Amino acid sequence: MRTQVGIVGAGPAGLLLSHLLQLLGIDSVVVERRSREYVEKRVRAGVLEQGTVDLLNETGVGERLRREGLVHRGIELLLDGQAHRIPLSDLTGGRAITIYGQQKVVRDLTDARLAAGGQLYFEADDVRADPAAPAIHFTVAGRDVALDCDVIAGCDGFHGVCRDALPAAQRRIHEREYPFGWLGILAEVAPSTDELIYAYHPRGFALHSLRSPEISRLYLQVDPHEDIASWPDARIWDELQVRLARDGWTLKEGPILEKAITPMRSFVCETMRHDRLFLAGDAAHIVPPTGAKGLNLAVHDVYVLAEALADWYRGGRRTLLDAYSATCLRRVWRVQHFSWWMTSMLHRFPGTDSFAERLQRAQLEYVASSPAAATTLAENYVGLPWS
Ligand code: RFL
Ligand code: PHB
Repeated sequence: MRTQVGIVGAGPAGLLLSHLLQLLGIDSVVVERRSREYVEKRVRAGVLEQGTVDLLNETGVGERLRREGLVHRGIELLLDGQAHRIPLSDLTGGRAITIYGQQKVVRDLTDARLAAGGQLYFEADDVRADPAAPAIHFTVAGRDVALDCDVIAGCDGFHGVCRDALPAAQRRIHEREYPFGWLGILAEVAPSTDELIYAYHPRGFALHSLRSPEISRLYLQVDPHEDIASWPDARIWDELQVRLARDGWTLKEGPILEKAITPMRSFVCETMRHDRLFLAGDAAHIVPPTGAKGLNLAVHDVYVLAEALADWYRGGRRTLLDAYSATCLRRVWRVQHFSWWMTSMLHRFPGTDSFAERLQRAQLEYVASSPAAATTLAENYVGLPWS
C-alpha cells in the first residue's frame, strides 16, 4: 500500500492532520491501535481556544461545534471562599474559549474523514514506524500491511511508538513530574456555575468545569498514586463541597458517570522531527491540564505541518518543513510555561513550607486584583495568536 502521508494515531492530532491534508489535495492514511468506539468514548479535554475553534469552523467541521459548543467569556479563581472573575474577553479584545468535549471533536473529524472517503485503519496491531524507508508496518484483521509513504506523522500520543523511532542522539527530553494528579469525574447534574471555577484550597486544588447544560465535569487534586477504589462517590462529592465552598452558593451533586485519576507531568521532546518523521501533539509534548492546553497545542502542530507539507508538495520548497520543529517548539515552550505557572500557582505542594505558600497566595492575589496580571492569564488562556 502507498500514500503520501502515513499518520499513526487517530486522536485529535492525527484526524485533524488527515482532514487538513485532504483539503490541500494531499493523500493520507491513518493507522490507529484502538477501536473507533474506544477512541470516540475517551473522556479528556473540554476547553477549545479561539484559534482551534476558528480552524475547525474554517475547514468545514464546525457545524455541531457551533450548535453545541458553549462560549465562555470569563473564568473564576476561588481563594479563601472568595471568587475573583477573570474577564477573558474584556482583557483580550473579545476572544473567548469554547467548551466542547474532545470526544465530540474526534467524532466530528472521524465522520468528516469517512464521508470524504478517507482511509482509516482502526484496531491495528504491532504498529511500527520505519523512518528510513519511510513506511508504517502494522497488522490488521490478521493481515500484515506495509504502508509506504513520503513522510510519517507520529500523532500517536504520549505512549505511542513514533517518538522512540527518532534516533536517540537526536532526542533531547525535558521533563517534570508533579507530586500530585487529578481525579476527574463526569457527573449527570446541571453545572452549579456558569463559568469554570479554579479553586485554591489548603486541602488541594479543585476545578468545576462542564460539558453541557446537563453534564458537569469536576476535578480534585489527589496523590498521583492513589487508588480510585479509595474514592467512592460520596467521598468525592464531600471533598468537592469543601474545596469549592463559598457563601450563598451550593454545589449540586448527581450520579457519577465516569471517574479516573491522571498523573500530571510536563514533557517536551526536542527535536520534533528527524528526516521524514514528524511528531505532533502529545507524542512530542505533554502539559499538565491546569492551563487546558494539550489539545490546542496538538491542533497548532498539525496546522503547521499541513501547511509545510503543502508548500513542499506544491512548490517543492523545504523551508517550512525544515522549520517545523522550531516553529512548533516556540509555541510549545510558551504553553509549557503557562501550564507550569497555572499548576504551580493553584496546587498544594506536599511538604511545602510557609514561605512557598505565601508566595503562591501573593501571586494569586496579584492575578485577582491587577488588570495587567489578569491579562497575562487571559491572553494565554484564550490562546496567543498563531505565528
Ligand atoms: P491522543 O489523543 O493521545 O491520540 C493518540 C492516538 O494514538 C493512538 N495510538 C496508536 N495508534 C497506533 N499505533 C500505536 N502504537 C499507537 N499508540 C497510540 C491512541 O490510541 C490515540 O488514539 O493524542 P493527540 O491526538 O496528540 O491529542 C492530544 C490530546 O488528547 C491531549 O493533549 C488533551 O486531551 C489534553 N487535555 C486537555 N487539552 C486541552 O487542550 N484542553 C483541556 O481542557 C484538556 N483537558 C486533557 C484535559 C487531558 C486530560 N487527560 C486525561 C490526560 C484533561 C485531562 C484529564
Ligand atoms: C475540562 O473541562 O475537562 C477541563 C477544563 C479546564 C482545564 C482542564 C480540563 O484546565
